[in-house]
Amino acid sequence: MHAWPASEVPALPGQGRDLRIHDTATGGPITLDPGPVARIYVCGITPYDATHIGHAATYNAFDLVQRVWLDTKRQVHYVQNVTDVDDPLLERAERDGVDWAALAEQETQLFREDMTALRMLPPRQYIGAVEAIPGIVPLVERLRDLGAAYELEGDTYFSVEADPHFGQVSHLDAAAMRLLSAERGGDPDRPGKKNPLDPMLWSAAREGEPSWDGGSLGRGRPGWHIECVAIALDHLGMGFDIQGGGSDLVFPHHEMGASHAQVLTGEFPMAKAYVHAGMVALHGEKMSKSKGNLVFVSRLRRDGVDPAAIRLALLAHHYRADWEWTDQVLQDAVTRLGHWRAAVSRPDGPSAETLVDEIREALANDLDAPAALAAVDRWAVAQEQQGGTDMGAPGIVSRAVDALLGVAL
Ligand code: 5CA
Ligand code: ZN
Repeated sequence: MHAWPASEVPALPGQGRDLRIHDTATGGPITLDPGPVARIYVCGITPYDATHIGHAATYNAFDLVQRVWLDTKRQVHYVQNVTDVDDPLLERAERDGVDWAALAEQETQLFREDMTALRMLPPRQYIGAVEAIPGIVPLVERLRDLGAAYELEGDTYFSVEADPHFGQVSHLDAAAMRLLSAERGGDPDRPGKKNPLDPMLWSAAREGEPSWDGGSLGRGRPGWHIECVAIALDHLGMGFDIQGGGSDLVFPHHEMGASHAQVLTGEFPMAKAYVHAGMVALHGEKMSKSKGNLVFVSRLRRDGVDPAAIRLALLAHHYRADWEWTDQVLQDAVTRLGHWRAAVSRPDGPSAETLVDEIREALANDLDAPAALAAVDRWAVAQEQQGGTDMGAPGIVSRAVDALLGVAL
């Protein structure tokens, strides 16, 4: 499917910095050394109840990754999926009495509009689960031929024991894995499974549900984790730089995906870094579709909120932190945006050289956007209080904020 248009990324004077980022698998910061083309896969939305502020915060984090890499004069090969067929989407369509495919299309379009408004750079490939099915089937067949998958009443499961590295993304113990598996789309209590954690690779056709030709697997639809693996391997191959998503994807989704890919290829690891964004809450609880405590980007836009202010509100929180969305968070961002716009609208100002360095350094240091905002605040205060004589400075600040933070002043 098509993604959304890219906004212009202004070129900046000076040198970009290599990204140091926290890797969930090793539990510490690593400095990535991508080649001339950095490769990143970010898990996309399941298209209903999108785009809420939690989604936007997670995609903001990976947009910063892309911007840091572009600033080092690398190309970025960014791939994102849309989970346009899955249990929760089908359940929502059923609940609301609407066609699941129409619901997915409509919500995906809304997501594109929100991403465009927020100046998130688009992925090079934006791929739906449905369009990936012809590539998924042979992978499941291969896993079965390798002895890493088995059939249960027509469904096909992955055997977690087939991967000697299973557990090395999340490092959770079996009890914690079992709990999360039950919470997040798994079926640990289904009788007949070899290991309760084994995830579904291919689900046999069920009455009233959409299904596709699955070759030797029979008609059915793909499991969740193999969907992302098929898309990532098809476009990026093994050993790509970053597998990204929110922290609720660490287990089972990214753990299982890594295992699928590692067994399929015999290579390790699937990604050099597994990067996870914190969860945004509303009224004290994680913003989630199941609870319905959601603030939508499209709703804020309709209410006349400037998308640049929404973006600044996201940037005011470190991507790994769990944080709470409040009216005050948005109000602070609106105020900051006003200050910044006033500061860059004068013909001259304090030198911008140090500031550009500070923004670069902050982002290269595990995407420390709050530190980058603080640096711009300092420049804006200096502009307001002392002014300056550097004729090019406001323009450079404006371009740096746009190129590195995705905020158009
Ligand atoms: N389609 C799958 C991934 S393949 C999925 O998780 N879709 S989603 O629509 O539920 O979430 C999309 C992205 O937003 C995921 O990376 C998820 O971790 C992230 N996300 C969901 N809720 C929040 C939240 N409250 N705060 C931050 N990120 C969130
Ligand atoms: Zn995914």
